[in-house]
Order: sequence, then C-alpha cells, then structure tokens
Amino acid sequence: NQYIKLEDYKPFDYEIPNIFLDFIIEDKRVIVKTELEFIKKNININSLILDGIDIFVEKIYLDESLLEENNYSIQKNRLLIKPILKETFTLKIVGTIKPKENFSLLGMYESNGIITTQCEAEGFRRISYHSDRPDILSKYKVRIEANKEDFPVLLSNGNLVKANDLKHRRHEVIWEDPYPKPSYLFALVAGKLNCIKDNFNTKSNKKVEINIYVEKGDEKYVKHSINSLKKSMKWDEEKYNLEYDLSLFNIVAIRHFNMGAMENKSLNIFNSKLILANKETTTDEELERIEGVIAHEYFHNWTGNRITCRDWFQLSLKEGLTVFRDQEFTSDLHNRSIKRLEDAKFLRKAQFREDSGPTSHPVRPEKYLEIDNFYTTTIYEKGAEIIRMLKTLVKEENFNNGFSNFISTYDGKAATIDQFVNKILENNKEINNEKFKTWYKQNGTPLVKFKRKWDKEKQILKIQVSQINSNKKNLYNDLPLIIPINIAIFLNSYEKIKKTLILKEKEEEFTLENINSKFDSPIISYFRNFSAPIKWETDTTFAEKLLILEFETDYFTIYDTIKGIYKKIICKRIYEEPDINIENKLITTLRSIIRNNKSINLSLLSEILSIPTFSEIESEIKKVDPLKVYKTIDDLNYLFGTKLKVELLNKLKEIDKNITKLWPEGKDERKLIETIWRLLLHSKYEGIKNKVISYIDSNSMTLSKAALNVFTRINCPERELISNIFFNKWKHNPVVLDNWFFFKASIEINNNQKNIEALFKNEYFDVKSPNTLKSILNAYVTRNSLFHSRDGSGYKYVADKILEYDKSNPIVISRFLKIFSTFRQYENPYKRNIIKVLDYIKKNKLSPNTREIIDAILN
Ligand code: BAL
Ligand code: ZN
Repeated sequence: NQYIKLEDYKPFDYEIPNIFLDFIIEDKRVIVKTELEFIKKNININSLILDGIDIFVEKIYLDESLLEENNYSIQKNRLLIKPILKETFTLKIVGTIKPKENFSLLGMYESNGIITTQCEAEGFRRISYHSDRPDILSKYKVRIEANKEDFPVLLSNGNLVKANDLKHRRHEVIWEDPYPKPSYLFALVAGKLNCIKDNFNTKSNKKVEINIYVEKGDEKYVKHSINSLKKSMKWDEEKYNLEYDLSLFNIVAIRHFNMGAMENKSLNIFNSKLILANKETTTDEELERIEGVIAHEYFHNWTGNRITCRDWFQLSLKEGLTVFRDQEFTSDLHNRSIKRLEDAKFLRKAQFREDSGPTSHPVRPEKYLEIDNFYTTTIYEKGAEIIRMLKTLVKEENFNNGFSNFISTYDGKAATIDQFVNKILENNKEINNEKFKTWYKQNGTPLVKFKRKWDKEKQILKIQVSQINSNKKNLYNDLPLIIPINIAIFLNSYEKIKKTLILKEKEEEFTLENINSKFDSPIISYFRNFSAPIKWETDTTFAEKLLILEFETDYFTIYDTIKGIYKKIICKRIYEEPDINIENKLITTLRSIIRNNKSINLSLLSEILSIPTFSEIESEIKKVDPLKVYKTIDDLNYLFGTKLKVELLNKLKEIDKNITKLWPEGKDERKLIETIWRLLLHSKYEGIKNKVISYIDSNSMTLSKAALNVFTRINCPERELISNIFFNKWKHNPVVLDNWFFFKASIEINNNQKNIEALFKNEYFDVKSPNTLKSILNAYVTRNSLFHSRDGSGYKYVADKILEYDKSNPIVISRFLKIFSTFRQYENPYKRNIIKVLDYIKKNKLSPNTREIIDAILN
C-alpha cells in the first residue's frame, strides 16, 4: 500500500461546478445516473481518473455520445477516461449499486429498511464515480425515485424543489442545494420515517423549518434534540454572528451508524443514540453530550461545510475548530469550570494515551494510508486545545475578529490549517506564526518542568521552566513550542496573583517581583484551567499540594492535584508499601472538604472523591500489571469508603432532596450520589445496598444506570437481581439496552468468556449495530479485569472478535484494535500474551484499515 503524503498535494486538473444525480431505488439495487460537468484547469491533461468502489458501470457518455469501451478502463477502483480534448464537457455515468448487500456502513447502505448514506471521508466513491476529494466543490441537484409504500420519505441536501407521484405506486422528488459542497457532504435518506416538525426564526427573521425524522414509535424521544438544535442556532448567531443559510434543516436518526453523527449539508444523519433522549431513558451526561453533538454538527455548517478542508491532512481545521466551538457552547450553557475539567480529563485519558503509543500522530499528519484511521482524539480534541491556546495567546476579542475574518475570506472555499492560524495571528506581533504552527507538526505529549527559586528578603520569585518532547520519531519534536502557562502564586490562604507566562524557548527563566508571600516558599499552581495540552513536573511538595486542594478555586487544578495524589498512592501500593502517612493525611483533608466546604460544586466534589479507574490510570503507570492495578483500586475504594463513611452518609442525606430535579438541575447531586454509593458499597456497608437497588427501576436513567455501575465490581446475589430488572424493563429499547450489554460485559464471573459470548448470542444483540458491539467490547477490555487473565485467554478471545468483525465493519474494528497499543508498558506475562495475539491477528486477512493499525502497533 502506498502512503498519501501532504507534500504531494496537487490541485485537481478539473473543476466540477455542477453535478446531477439521479437515483432509481429498486428492490435489490439502486440505479445511479451521474452527470458531472467538467471544466479543465490543467490544459496539459487529456485524460481523467475518477474513483469508484463496488459500482457496476453500465454506460458512460461524454457529452451526449456513448463512450466506446476502448475509451475507458476500470481498474483497481479507478475509472480512467481518455482522450478528452475539450475544455468543458459533461460526463454521464450510468451504474448500479447494492445498498442491501453493503455491511460496511459506508457509501449507501440499508439500516432497518431505511436507505441511508455515509460519505465522509471517502464514501461517495461507493455511490458514484467521482474525484471524491474535499477540494472539489460542486452544486448538487438530486432526483430520487422509489416505491412510495416502502420509501415514503425521500431526502437529500438543500431545498425540495419538486415532489411528484409516478405510475406503479412510485414517486419522485428533486432536491437542489444552492451551496457548492464537497462530495463527502452529500447525503440521501429513503424510507419509512416519521417526522417531528418545529421551526426557528433567525436573527434576520427568516423562518427555518426543522424536521427530525425517526423510526415509528421514537417520536416521543426528540424534544431534547430539537431544543438543543434551536439553542445551537441561537448561540452561533450571538457568539459568532453566524446565521443558518437555508430555510430547512433536517436531521435523521439511524440505528446502524458508525460515527456519532454526520454534518451533511442541511441533512444531518445521527446515530439514534445521539437523538433519542429523555430523562427516563437518558442519563444527565448523555443529555449534555447529545446537546453538544447536535451543536457540533450544526456548527459544522460554517466550520466544515461553507468553509471546508483543502485535503484530509487539514481534517483538524474543521474538527478541532468545531470541537472548540461545541466546548464553548456547552461552557456557556452550563458550568464553564466543570466543562473544562471534563474536557481536560477526557483529553488526558484518551488523547495522551494515543499520543504515547505507536499510533501517535501530529494534529496535521504528514502521511496516511487510510484517512478513516485519523478520526482520532488527536485531530479532534488536541486540535481543539491548540485553538484554545491561540485564543489564550491573542485574547478573546482578537481571536473573534480573526475567526470572523477567516470565515469571510474563505467562505465557499476549501482552506488549510495554515490559513486559519495566519488569520488569527494576523495582527499579532508577539506570536510568531510559523513557530506556533509547530503545534500542528509535532506528535507526542510535551513535558514541561518547573523549578522555583525564591529570595524571601527581596521578595523575588524566579521560575525556571524547560520543555521537552521525548518522542523522537518526528524531526519537528526537537523544536520548542509556544506554550501559554496560566499560573497562580498563593500569597496566603485567600490571596493569589494570577498570571499567564508564555514559554517560547526550550528553557526560560521568569522573574516575578514584589511577591509578598507568607509561605516559606510561594506555592504555585501551574496550567490552571489546563492552559496547554501537555504534561508537567513541579517541585511542589505533598504538604503544598494539600494546601492547594484547600485554597485553589480553579476546578481543573483541584482535580489535577487530587488525581496526582491518588496516582502516587496507587503506585506506592503497587510497587512498594502503602504510604500510610500520605493516605491518612489525604483522608483527613477529604473529610474536612466534605464537612466544611458546604458551597463546593458537587460535581467537583464527586471528582475529588473518585479513585481513578483502570483506564484513567493505565497510561500514567510505567510498568502495568493490570490485575494488581484493578486490585489496588478496589482496595482504595474500600479504604476511603470505610474511613469516610460518616461524612458520606451525611452528605447523602443533605443532597437527597435535590436528586429528583429535572436536568440540568440536580445533575451535580446525581453525579455525587453515584460516587458515594460506589465508595459505600465497596466498603462493604450493607446498609446502602437496598437503597441503591431501589433506584434500578427509578424514572431517572442517571440513577438507574448509577445503580448498575456501582454494582459492577461487587460480587453478590443482588447484582444478578438488578441486572434482570434492568434487562426486562428495557429489552425493547435498543439504545437503553446497550447499557445493559455494557454492564454485563463489565462484570467478572467465573467462566467469563462463556458469559461474554452469551451476550453476542443474546436475542436482542443486533449484529449490524456498532453501538452494541462497541458496548460489549469496550466494557470487557476497560472494566473487566478478567480480560487480562494471566493465561492470555481474554486477549485471544478479543483477537478472534476483532477478526470476525473486521470483515463487516473495519472502521469500528481498526479503532477498537488500539486497545492493545499500550502493550509495551505492560509487564509479563501480559506483554508476552499481547504480542502473541497481535502476531496472530497480523497473520490473518485484514481490512486495509486494520492492517494499517496493526502494522503501526507492532512496528
Ligand atoms: N465529520 C464526522 C462527524 C463529525 O465530526 O462531526
Ligand atoms: Zn465534526
């Protein structure tokens, strides 16, 4: 396989200003007639190459003339046409595709009788021959014809310009999208769907019709999504002056969908789990996520659709920027400090893990084999962090001006990351554009080290700072990054000085004068609000950390400080002896925080009291013995639950009155309740069991799911009881039932693989649903320590599942395979066993996606 390289980018030889697509949906196939209008840009070229996969070509016409077969050839998913001596011409291709036989969930496929599409990144070539690259922007006109009974709803992008009944109980529609778009934003949906209507008045008083299409019976679950969409439309107007540009916005919920959702122009297609929601079926966390994803897809209308990416190396231009925008949206709607903490937590758990392993890559990669493998937390979340740093560096007003300037300059065009950064930094003299862009070129997580030098008499504090990126595979990694460092210097328990240091070199010393600190040495907290996506080391002592826990007001710093202490405690227990002194001091501090800090945010308190989970701590540990890590975490939950029992029970009483409030109210209390239940259950306090069990059937999914979750590692007869109650209540709701599959795959019981296998055989397991597959596999590998059985049987079992499902869904499987990417940190026999199964996987026939990942992991 050949790498696609950024340095090889060349504009396409032609423009395709207009496309007409005609779809005739039949029982077993869809006839696709494509008319592409070409304008030659490179006059030295007399041939044309288009991409296409699994399309049966019947006829090709150049202008109106049928092309003889000796004028074209189809080889290796490419159509080559020669010679074309005209400067403008139309190519008409008549082909057929078979959506019912397409299990890849790419291109055009069927889900529960509904025909749908997924074209990003390169799915359009499975529908029609096309150059299928994001820098070809065309206006699309689409005719769809189908049997009216099976396909009463026929949708595509843009405006509906015609709807007609035809003979033989068939009908046709014509859609026209006035905005030029790349092929990856094309969409079509046909099927039996029910529509829930609403509308939104834009700031210029245009009425936008909102339609949400769902399968019959799901209508009652869309109110939250409609509200979320309306909030997003309003927010983008208020925050960035961006108004929706059509009079119609359609969303369709599809059960079988690989991604969360897709931003096709005016026809967003969603995984139904991210549309169907209400408080009885959806947790608080999921409600907020749904709101955020709906916003994300809507925001793409400007950042992604109106201004798209020149090539797939620029993927973060739309994804990093749109994640940044959806993070800001959620921050404005809810609690900014908590949102920041959660985003930082996710980045450190998922992106740091990826960036420390063999599939680590820069936010703007230099090469790829399969672009589908680059829809990663690096492109998305680290990309968003880089944009956040830009905002910190230039300040909000300049950032917003630069953003607006970017939008107006590149509207209707395919742009690059360079162009975006240049616009934001256009009027800035302090930050060197090219130097800042190193962030996009490096991979790996940089490490910043701090050392304090304190002259108490002169009240001068010097902070020595150095940065290093120890990942050596990338030449750019030796270059210094521009890193904004938000700090606070504590003068005493209530006074602090806040500053942003801007580190530009490998080593720098910052001098701060008139530091009137009452402490022996000023206590400093670094990277407040997680001001850069990096790791850091400091000379802060344990005693100072406890003071930071008490005096800090920045949620992220409090979270980071406590997690650092937990990590230290866990490592001590694993590799040496428990450090009783540190553990006791922490327990005393926690006791005082629970008792005395009545005004503390309860989500923050929940974070403070949560012992890290295996997947949170795994990538932070140098030599992983997974069974020991699981056991240590269980022991600590027991210890902290036992020692804090009185305070936890009091807190439970205190918050009880608020837990039935409707989201977003009551969500902090419900989050804390789960943490308290977990600690008390782990402490073997029997008195809490019945209380927890009573919530399994509650009308709040947050509390029901919390009840399931906290029993995961508690081996007792009641665990089976609550599992059965939950299953029987929800077995007819696939979105909710995935929680049960997740729970069942998490619990550890003898004969484990037999139990996991029973889930795949369960009558409610839908083999085409990536959601259920992901629920089972993810739960097993991240929550169930038996996956790590010392005989390697858990790894072998998962390897066989990887091979089985790679045949039908390479996108899901290649992403999932990364679970094995940290094996170098593992101790034997785990490491040896993982290598064995990776070799085993490698020897089999694999999809190109999975092949690329396994090669990277084993490299
Ligand atoms: N573009 C793929 C789905 C998303 O990131 O919105
Ligand atoms: Zn996106």
